[in-house]
Amino acid sequence: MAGKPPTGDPVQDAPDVTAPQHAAAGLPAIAHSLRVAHEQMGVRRTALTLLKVNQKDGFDCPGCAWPEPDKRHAAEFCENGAKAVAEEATLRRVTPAFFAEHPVADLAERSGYWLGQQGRLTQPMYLAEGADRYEPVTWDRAFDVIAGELQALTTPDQAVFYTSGRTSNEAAFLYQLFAREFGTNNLPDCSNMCHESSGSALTETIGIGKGSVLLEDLYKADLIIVAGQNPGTNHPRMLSALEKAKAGGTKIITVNPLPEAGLERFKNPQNVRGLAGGGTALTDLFLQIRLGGDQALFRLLNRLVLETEGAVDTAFIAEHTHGYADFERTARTADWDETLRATGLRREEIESALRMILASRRTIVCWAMGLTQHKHAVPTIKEVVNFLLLRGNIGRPGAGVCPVRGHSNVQGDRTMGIFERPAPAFLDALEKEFGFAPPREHGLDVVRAIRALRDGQAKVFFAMGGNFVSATPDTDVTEAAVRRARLTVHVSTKLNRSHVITGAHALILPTLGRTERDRQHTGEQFVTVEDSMGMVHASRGRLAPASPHLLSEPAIVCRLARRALGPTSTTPWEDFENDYAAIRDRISRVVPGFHDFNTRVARPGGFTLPHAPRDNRTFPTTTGKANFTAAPVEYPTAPEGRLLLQTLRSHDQYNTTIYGLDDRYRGIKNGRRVVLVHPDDATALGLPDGTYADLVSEWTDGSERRAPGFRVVHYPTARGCAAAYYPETNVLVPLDHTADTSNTPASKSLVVRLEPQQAPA
Ligand SMILES: Nc1nc2c(c(=O)[nH]1)N[C@H]1C(S)=C(S)[C@@H](COP(=O)(O)OP(=O)(O)OC[C@H]3O[C@@H](n4cnc5c(=O)[nH]c(N)nc54)[C@H](O)[C@@H]3O)O[C@H]1N2
Ligand SMILES: Nc1nc2c(c(=O)[nH]1)N[C@H]1C(S)=C(S)[C@@H](COP(=O)(O)OP(=O)(O)OC[C@H]3O[C@@H](n4cnc5c(=O)[nH]c(N)nc54)[C@H](O)[C@@H]3O)O[C@H]1N2
Ligand SMILES: [Mo]
Repeated sequence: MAGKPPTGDPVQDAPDVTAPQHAAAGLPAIAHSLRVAHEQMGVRRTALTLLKVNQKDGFDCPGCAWPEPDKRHAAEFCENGAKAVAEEATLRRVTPAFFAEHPVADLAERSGYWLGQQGRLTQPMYLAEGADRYEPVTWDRAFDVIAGELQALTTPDQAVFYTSGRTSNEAAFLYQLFAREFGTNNLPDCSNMCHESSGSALTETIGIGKGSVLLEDLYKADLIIVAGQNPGTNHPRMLSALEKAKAGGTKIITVNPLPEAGLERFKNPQNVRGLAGGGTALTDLFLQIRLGGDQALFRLLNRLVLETEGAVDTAFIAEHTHGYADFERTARTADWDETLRATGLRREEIESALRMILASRRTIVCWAMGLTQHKHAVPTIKEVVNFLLLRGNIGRPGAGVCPVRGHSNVQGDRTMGIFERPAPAFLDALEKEFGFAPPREHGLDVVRAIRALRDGQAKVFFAMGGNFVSATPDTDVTEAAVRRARLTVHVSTKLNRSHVITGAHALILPTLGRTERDRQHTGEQFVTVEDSMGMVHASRGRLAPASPHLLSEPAIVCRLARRALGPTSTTPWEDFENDYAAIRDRISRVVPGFHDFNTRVARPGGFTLPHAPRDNRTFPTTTGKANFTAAPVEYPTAPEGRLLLQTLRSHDQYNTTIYGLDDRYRGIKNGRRVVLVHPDDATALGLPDGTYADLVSEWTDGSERRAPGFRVVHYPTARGCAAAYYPETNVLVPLDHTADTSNTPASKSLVVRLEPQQAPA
């Protein structure tokens, strides 16, 4: 059945529910990934493709940003990586005939799942003003349309250039160069919704917004704390690393409102024990925290460490840090009762954690969206940094901060200058290399871009990948905002909702994926990516492109730049398109850490970017030291009869791309509109398991937002907390509900009430 998309729209919202599982991966994961892959690619292509994932001569998995170990397995992929690959290497195609058959209004009624299942985009498509459907268009005409709208703007700041995190270093570098030559820093990206809080907190405290550990450090650690992360689904290869660490004696504390199967127990599909045996128990201590209780937890732990004789690394603090006195005074006031309230934990649990922390000489803290998507996300992560600094756990082997990044090249895109608030030194380097004056004023991030579109201040919206309207908060507000644009343009591999919620006119520009061969005038090209631990390496696609009409992302930027900037630009766009090594030469002269880029990336496995705190305990902060901080403790609360809701991922999705309708580890099948609630809370609210409810979020300004028809699932989450999938719940997140400083949508803590409803017919 490979190549045939489903007919009709199979999304059904009467999910089947069984008990959640307590182990991840094992044989079912292999079986599952092969089934999905065979459906999309057929048997031969599956074998050809999956064997090249994450190999030194192959392509970087388009799934997550977890690094590859130096010694690789023949199959260095995971179930969800296999699904990400199958999604891209599918044999299904969206052709002009498809668009002729489906008016945009019809496509706007379809689910994101259905749209994605139609297959790869094959030709540039144009939705003319007033037209009811997309029509094929030549590339030249498409670039004329964009250039025409860009040139008609009153100021370059009326254009917005969004990036999602799969874009290669080469494409990202060219894209920001084009935007800045055009005259704007309006470069919002998916990072604004993702690890921006980590970037903000780490830049202020340690001087660089990236993690400080390498894969080997995990194996050397005595203790790894995994807070606010579900690696069993979102970074499955991390489980192999945790398993290896455990084998060497590392202890693991998990901090999470949900007992996530992968962290409980891991059955490594790459060894016999994992396939046939019971697998490895990973978590030694599970702290089932209330949503948003993490800052309070780390604050109290810091007080307890301070009160323990000899526990503080005074030499490190004296030599390398700043702000200790203030921090110490504040931390000593941490209150047990308040912490127990904020976290929902028991005193003995926190004391057990303390014992493990004190017994550890080398500690790492890993985190993801469970920490970054809260109103107080930045002070929470700063408290984690305080926690590590206190015992000198930064800048030595087996210790450090480990924000686990999402998209496979989201970290690299930032390194390449995709940022609405670029550092002056970066702009200076760009100016020197390319001989133009880049704009210095800060641009728009994601939330501010939506406001600018809503208020008519932004008129052209261009997206390098992603699915802006589905990934962003306040869906109704955002869709109305995007519809006010003059022109919306999407460089995409697959059809998604952002293609059907458009400005006055719209373009879809189909592009090559990671798995595909990229041939230009000088021959076959490769691109480069940077993983979550600052390792840069090459990625080379092997499959024939999904269609002969596709252009690579670098080629699209080069052609657009030539057309839109005209002869005023002295940048050799044509050379860049012809030979990506020429792009890398420029990167090596602009971006620190990339000297001899072409030579070093040619080595198998690539190279590691410098990281001053990790490499030599220097901290490029404003004080020249690592900064302790002392913010007031915050935590979200819900009034009587209300719950705190987090929006999260199921096992069968990649952000807004829905692979299937199951969430195997959580026992959910055949549907996505579920809300997970603690049985005692559900009973108190009069909601037996299996009943249906609308989710209504209540916002501080008195406004409400509603997502109808969720099946109530009694689930062992923390008391007072609930969970439901994104993007369905994005309608509930107010645009203004963002993290302080980072402005990241606070989609992990919404106050909601559950209104009982009839089950759908
Ligand atoms: N297969 C697959 N892989 C992916 C993705 C995908 O969608 N599918 N997305 C990619 C991207 S872009 C990203 S950013 C990452 C996301 O990776 P994750 O951050 O793991 O993704 P979420 O599903 O949002 O899970 C959040 C986790 O944090 C917990 N949590 C929520 N709130 C809190 C809190 O207040 N405190 C604590 N301690 N825990 C909390 C939740 O229970 C859940 O376990 O994964 C990347 N990899
Ligand atoms: N409520 C809530 N909202 C959230 C989150 C949450 O946890 N809760 N998580 C946030 C996070 S962490 C993130 S990162 C964002 C994700 O936001 P985005 O990055 O904007 O969304 P994706 O769903 O990853 O984008 C999928 C689309 O990317 C395109 N694509 C895939 N591969 C390629 C490629 O190689 N090139 C190009 N040009 N296009 C490609 C396909 O057309 C596909 O439809 O969502 C955020 N939104
Ligand atoms: Mo993300």
